[in-house]
Amino acid sequence: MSEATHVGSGKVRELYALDPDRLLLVASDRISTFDVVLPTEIPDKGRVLTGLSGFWFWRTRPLVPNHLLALRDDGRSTECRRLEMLPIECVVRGYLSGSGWKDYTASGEVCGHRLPEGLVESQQLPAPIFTPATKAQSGHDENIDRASAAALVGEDRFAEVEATALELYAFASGYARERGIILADTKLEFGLDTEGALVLGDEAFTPDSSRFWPADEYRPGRTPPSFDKQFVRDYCESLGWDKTDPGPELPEEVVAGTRARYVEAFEQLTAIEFDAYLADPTVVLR
Ligand code: PZK
Repeated sequence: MSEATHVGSGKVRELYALDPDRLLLVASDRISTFDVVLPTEIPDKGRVLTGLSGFWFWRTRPLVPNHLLALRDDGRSTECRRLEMLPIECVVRGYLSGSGWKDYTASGEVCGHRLPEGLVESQQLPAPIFTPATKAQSGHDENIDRASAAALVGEDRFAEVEATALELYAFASGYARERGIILADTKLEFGLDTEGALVLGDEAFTPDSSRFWPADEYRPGRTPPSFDKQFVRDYCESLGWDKTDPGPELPEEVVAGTRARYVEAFEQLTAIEFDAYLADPTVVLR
């Protein structure tokens, strides 16, 4: 680890270069809500997300190659292939939520997809849609239409990325739904390897990159409770905090409840006991 040089930071993750071909992606236990990283950590959150990502990378390998090379035995670090990342966020939506719902109420469209009239918040779409966004350096990603995305990556690459992202979403959402979790939408990131082949990078189908909804609580017309962050949001709302940095410290019971939700999501989706993952992170790659 001493020879690794820091090359980037996400809100709750760090990126290091191991050598010219390999990066190390490290998931911390930090949690953000309302776009602010809180001062209190959720124990094992980084390991849960790393394990889930590894699980999905393994399961989706037959569909598309990915950057995963190895999981380290700390459970939170992933060695990955260095790629040339595409300059778009690849979002797939099966349900109408977040910025998709916002854009629909304003224009009846999301990223140029004209949708039926009369849809309600959180409603399942007639079919999943690919809704790319720009990668904002700071602030929020901006939804863009097919023409703008194709201008950034090229027509042919756009078509390939769209088809691949829809295929991945169909696979993962079907799998999750059989286990009681609705994968409402997801954000994927792709890159190119040295041969120019499309490779899935970043994290895949984690609660930080996707909306997970408990299927038994799903009601169209309402904002479903977030699978992982609802306790944190409810607690923050109860304080009347103005949602600017710094955020509040979380009390013990909110930390414990939130940790339990992450572990529950991990165990429900992977059918692997979290303790078994802690003892041997590579258990998710079997
Ligand atoms: C890469 N990010 C975003 C994610 C951070 C920053 N396989 C790859 N090859 C080249 N670049 C990237 C990846 C990946 N994944 C990803 N920026 C560059 C990012 C997580 C933490 F600090």
